[in-house]
Amino acid sequence: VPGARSVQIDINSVGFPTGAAKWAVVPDGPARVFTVLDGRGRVALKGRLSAPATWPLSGDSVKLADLSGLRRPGTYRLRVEATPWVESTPFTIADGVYTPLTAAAIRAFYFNRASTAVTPALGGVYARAEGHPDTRVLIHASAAGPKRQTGDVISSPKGWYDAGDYNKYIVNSGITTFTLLAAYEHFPGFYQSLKVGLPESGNGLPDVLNEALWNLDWMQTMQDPDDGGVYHKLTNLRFDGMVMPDQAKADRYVVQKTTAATLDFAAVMAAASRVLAPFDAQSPGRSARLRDAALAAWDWAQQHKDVLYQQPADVVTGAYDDTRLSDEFAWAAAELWATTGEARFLETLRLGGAGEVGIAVPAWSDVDGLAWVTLAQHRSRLSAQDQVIVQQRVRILAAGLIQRWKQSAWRVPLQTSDFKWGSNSEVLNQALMLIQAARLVDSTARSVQAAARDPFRRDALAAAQSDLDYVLGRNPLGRSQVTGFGLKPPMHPHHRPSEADGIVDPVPGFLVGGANPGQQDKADCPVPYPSTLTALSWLDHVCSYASNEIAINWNAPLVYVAGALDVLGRT
Ligand code: 9MR
Repeated sequence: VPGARSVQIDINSVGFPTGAAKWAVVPDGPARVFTVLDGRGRVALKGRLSAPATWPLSGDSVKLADLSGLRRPGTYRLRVEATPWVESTPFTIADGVYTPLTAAAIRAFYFNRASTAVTPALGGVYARAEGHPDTRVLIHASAAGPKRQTGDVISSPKGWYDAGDYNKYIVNSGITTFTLLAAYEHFPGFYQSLKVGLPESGNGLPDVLNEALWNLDWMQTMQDPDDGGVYHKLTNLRFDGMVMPDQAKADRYVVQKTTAATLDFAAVMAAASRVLAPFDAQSPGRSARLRDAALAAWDWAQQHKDVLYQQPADVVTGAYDDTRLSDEFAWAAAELWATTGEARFLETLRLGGAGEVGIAVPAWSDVDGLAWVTLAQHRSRLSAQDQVIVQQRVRILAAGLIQRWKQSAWRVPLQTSDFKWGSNSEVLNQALMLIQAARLVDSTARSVQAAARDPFRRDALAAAQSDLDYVLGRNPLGRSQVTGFGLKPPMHPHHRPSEADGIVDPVPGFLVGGANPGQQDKADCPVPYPSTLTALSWLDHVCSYASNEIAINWNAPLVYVAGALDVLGRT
């Protein structure tokens, strides 16, 4: 039966901070009430289930249980009395409940580092040899210029493997690295004290910034020193087999400079210059170098406004071929404004005028939302009029998500169009934008107490929490979407080290792509997807690069959202 699944209560099985909204989804049935039992079997809360509703995306009829009133730390189970077969997995309520998850989501980047070994001390059973030194990388014909010619060799080490494959792509590195930098910029206290366990830990930099630097170092080598343009990617000609990194030895190339890559680079370098400035003593001159790299990239893009990526005939790896560049221009401008303070950058965004930059939930190909994230963070430097505009635009986006959340049978802000390749990252980037809306209330409220009572802020955080709940188990698949965390996590991600290392459990801390009715990989899979329904189009099989791969741009919002809700969910 399409959509059939075993009967269970679906809940965020990692748990909830004390102040968070807490929802569970119960299969439709005769029960009208629910009970929450504490660790000793005592009743901690009773409530009424909602009326049943059907979600067309999963085809099932469900009722909702709202446990938000329960704020006492402990371990609980949810029971639906009239149907003895329904009792939830135990779940925790505690402040700090997402701290280990956030640390693991950052450590996942360490596991995906190119050009270094994962040590036994830090990686345990996931220790592995170094792969891809990338010190002898060829200039591909598509990237040749008057100085660097086809076949010339450059050094371009470090960075993260993009995903389950071993290539490195600037466009996708852009949104990813920025999201890690923004996590620190917005919640410095939390990330400053977060212990991740990296080779650099204890060097005076917060670990989330240490991890970001590994990729920033690589990104800088992708800029052509002769003109400021940035290569689109560093790649093999074709994908490697399912082997460990040190076994993958194909020649590596840098391919074509593009406007999208150059602008994403400019945005990230500008943000990094700003966020790392307080740590300049650790590496004198770094912040200025990053800023200069950003400015040189911006200048190149002004001279090359529409150089789109065109996959060369001999290259078949990921394309990240963005065709709309207005959002990349806007995002780079916003970051350069926030870092340099120069009005010329702000002017290009046309706040309040015709041609104003749009706003949407961010994705690798759609980064104008990131411009608003940075405008919101630095709004105190804007005119009073522009401050109002920033507040309004972010609020309108969030209000739309909140409305969908309220109307959804599953209490998630998701709709059909969100279920693309990497849908789980769409879910978490929604949460990231909802969190910006909540933070804007904080910045204007008369007091912390007044902010906490604000109904819009409460809804924005509750909807963001629901997005996190979704990837941690409150979804129609009934399974966590993060390796190593929560109930029934993915066991067979499309991730070369997880497949090739001979260890049963996959490398932990990775968000998989999630339900994708496109099923673009079905011809490559020996087994069919369990369903064709939108929210059930997920296959926990290593073959499934379209629903069960891991990727750096999917993990970054997990780092941001888990950390942010850990902070904002405390009472
Ligand atoms: O995340 C990307 C998704 O939006 C695209 O639809 C898909 C097909 O072009 O590619 C995804 O990115 C993949 C990249 O091209 C190569 N490394 C793995 C990425 C995740 O599957």
